[in-house]
Amino acid sequence: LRQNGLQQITTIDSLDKLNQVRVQLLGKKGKLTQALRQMKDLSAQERPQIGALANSIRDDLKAALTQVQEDLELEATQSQLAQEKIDVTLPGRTRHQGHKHVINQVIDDIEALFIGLGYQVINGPEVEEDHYNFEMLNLPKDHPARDMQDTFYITKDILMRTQTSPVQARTMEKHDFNQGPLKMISPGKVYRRDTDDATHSHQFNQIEGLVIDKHITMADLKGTLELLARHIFGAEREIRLRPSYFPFTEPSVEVDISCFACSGAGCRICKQTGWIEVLGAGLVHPNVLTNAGVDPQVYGGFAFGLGPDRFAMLKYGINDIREFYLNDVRFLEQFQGE
Ligand code: FA5
Repeated sequence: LRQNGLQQITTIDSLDKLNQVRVQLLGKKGKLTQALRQMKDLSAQERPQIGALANSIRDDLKAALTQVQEDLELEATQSQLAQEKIDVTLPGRTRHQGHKHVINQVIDDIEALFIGLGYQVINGPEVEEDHYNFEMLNLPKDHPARDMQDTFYITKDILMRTQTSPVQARTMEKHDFNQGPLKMISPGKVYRRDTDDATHSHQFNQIEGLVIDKHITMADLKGTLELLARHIFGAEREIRLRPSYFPFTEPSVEVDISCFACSGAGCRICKQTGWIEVLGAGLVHPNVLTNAGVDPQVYGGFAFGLGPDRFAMLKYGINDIREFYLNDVRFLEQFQGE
C-alpha cells in the first residue's frame, strides 16, 4: 500500500490530480480506510501492530501529498511572477498632455484680477434675445447703431450675441441694490458677421465689466482700466482713451494700448500706429439704467467690454488673430501657461 501510494503520488502534475489521488488514497473509499475497517476482524495481538502500521502508512502518504502540494503551489507562483515580470529599464510611453488655450489663460488672468477687486464672475447665454442684446441697451429696433455690429440672426428675435453687454442688462435687472453695489465681469464668446482678417474674427471673446453704485465717475473707470492694462502687460504699457460712441454709455471711450512686442514695418496688428484698440467703455447711459429698473437719479456706473483675443495678441506679439482658431498644435504648444 505504501509503495503503491507513494508511486501514485510521484505521477501528480496538477492540483486537480492531487485532489483525486488524495481521495483515492486517504478518502472513505480508499484502500487504507478499508484496511482499517477490517481491523475488527483481527486478533487482539495483531490489532495494535497492524494499527500502528496503517497509521504510519497514512502519515507517510499525507506527508508526501503535502510536499507535492507545496511544490505545485510554488511552481504556480513562480510561473505567474515570471509572466508578470516588468522590465523597468524599458523607456516609458509618454502621454501627450494638453494645456489651457492661450486665450483662456488670458481670460483666467483677467478674472483673477477682478475677483481680487471684489467683482463677481457671471455667465450669460450665447444664443440671446434681441431684447437683451440690443433693446435693453438703448438700441431699439431700426436704431442705426445696430449696423455697428453685423449680426447672425437665428429668428427675428433670437440671435447669436454680438457682445457680452446683454449680461449687464440681465444682471442689473436682477440685482438688489439694497444689498450693496453691483460689481461684475462676464467673459464669453461673441459672434459677428465680420470678415476675418488679422485682427477680426467672426467668433471671438469678450469680457464685460460693470460697476453700478452711487458716485461713480470717469476717474473710477480710467483707474480700473489702467490697473488692468498694467496687470496684464506690465507697468511700462501705456493706455490712451479716445472719445467714441456706444448707445449704452455716455460719455463713451475706446481704449488703445501701446504696442511693445511688435513695432516697425512688420507690425500688422498695430497698423504701424503703435496702438491697438482693445476695449470699449464708458459711463452707463441713464436709459440703460431705467430699462433695468434702476433709478439714474440715485445710481450710476461704468462699463467696459474688452477683447481677450486682442489682449493675447499684444501680450505675446502674435500678428494674426486667426492663429488662435486654426488649432495648429505647433502654434498652441508655445503657450503652456503656468
Ligand atoms: C462692444 O462690443 C461693446 N459692447 C463694448 C462696450 C461694453 C462698450 C461696455 C461700452 C461699455 P466693440 O464692438 O468695440 O464694443 O468691441 C469691443 C472689443 O472687442 C474691441 O475693442 C476689440 O478688442 C474686440 N473686438 C471687436 N470686434 C472684434 C473682432 N471681430 N475680432 C476680435 N476682436 C474684436
